[in-house]
Amino acid sequence: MMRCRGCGALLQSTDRTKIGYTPKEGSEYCQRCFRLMHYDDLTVSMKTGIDPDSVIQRIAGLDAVVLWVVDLFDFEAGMIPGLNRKLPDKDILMVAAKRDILPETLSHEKTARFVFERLRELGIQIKGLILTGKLQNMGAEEVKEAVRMTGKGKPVAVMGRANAGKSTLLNNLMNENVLAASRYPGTTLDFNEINIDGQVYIDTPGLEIEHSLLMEVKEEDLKDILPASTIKPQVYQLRGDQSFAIGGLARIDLTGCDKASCVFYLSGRLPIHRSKLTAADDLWQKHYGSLFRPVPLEKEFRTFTIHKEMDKMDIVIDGLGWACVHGQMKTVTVHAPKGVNVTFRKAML
Ligand SMILES: Nc1nc2c(ncn2[C@@H]2O[C@H](COP(=O)(O)OP(=O)(O)OP(=O)(O)O)[C@@H](O)[C@H]2O)c(=O)[nH]1
Ligand SMILES: [Mg+2]
Repeated sequence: MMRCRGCGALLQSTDRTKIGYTPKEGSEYCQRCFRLMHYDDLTVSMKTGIDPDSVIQRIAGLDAVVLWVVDLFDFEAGMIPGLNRKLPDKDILMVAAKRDILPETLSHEKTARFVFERLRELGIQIKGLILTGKLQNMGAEEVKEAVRMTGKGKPVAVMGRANAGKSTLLNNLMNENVLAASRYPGTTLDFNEINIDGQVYIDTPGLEIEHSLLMEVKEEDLKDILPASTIKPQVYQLRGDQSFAIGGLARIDLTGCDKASCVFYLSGRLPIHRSKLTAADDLWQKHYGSLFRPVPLEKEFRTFTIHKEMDKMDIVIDGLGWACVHGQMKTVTVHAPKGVNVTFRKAML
């Protein structure tokens, strides 16, 4: 049986509703990958491949080096608690991908410092870090070099959360679009081995991102939520009690602001609606689903409130982006769809 070169699924010509379907026997790609790669069109929905929970176990069973791909823009969602325990005796190299999405003002050094500090807090050990980006194949040669040094010829398992940029990274290493890559989480459906300059790499299906907003929205809204190019920070000066609605996806309320600011790092296609806190509930009721768009699939929201203690703090909503609050402020309240992770961390930028 042949596997699809794009997603790794076994090719079949019997059931068009199942993965790996191709109408033409002998083709190298399944219909889903063909349409994704040529028309950016999703025919079979995501999450129809192998069970994400088993992916990490399968990787643990390989005699391979692990290339752990983490999306820098969606960094918290990419973290895997207890990673070294899940992959005992494995050398792990981290690729921090989508560098080009972050503002250019963030230096390489600062990014690396941020990553290592966050990993230390989470108790995760890695053998090396490479920053990569889609523009000019940034970091591709460094990845190959790190793999040579660490792997000593062993196969390389490319692992990470869905949508992190694993397949794109491998395409960049090859300088050719062989693997299917798309904004829909769950593009790669099975382990998919490829040879690049004599080195074996194994593309793998993304690990579950169950606590991400990306799982809580319609597929058609992903193009507005995922930034496609460098994000432009959106700065607001604050006084008193203020509220921000990010479309109908989340709301951030800030009280007791004085000489304070809030900077949003989000897709430029998401509208931010600012108001006084006293008006915020009414506005949300009135505009939710119309002016305040997009909205999540599930209507239930959860609220977190904290007293702002760190001077410069990021409020991170998995899959959506983050807001950095700075200056004097009493409380920070986040309303986010139920089940979506919210993290408060020391500012990245
Ligand atoms: N701007 C930018 N976009 C990227 C980069 N890497 C990946 N992307 C985009 O991120 C999305 C996901 O990329 P994929 O390569 O399909 O991600 P994956 O990790 O293979 O995802 P799954 O197969 O679903 O697990 C696509 O829309 C890519 O174009 C990058 O370095 N820069
Ligand atoms: Mg993939």
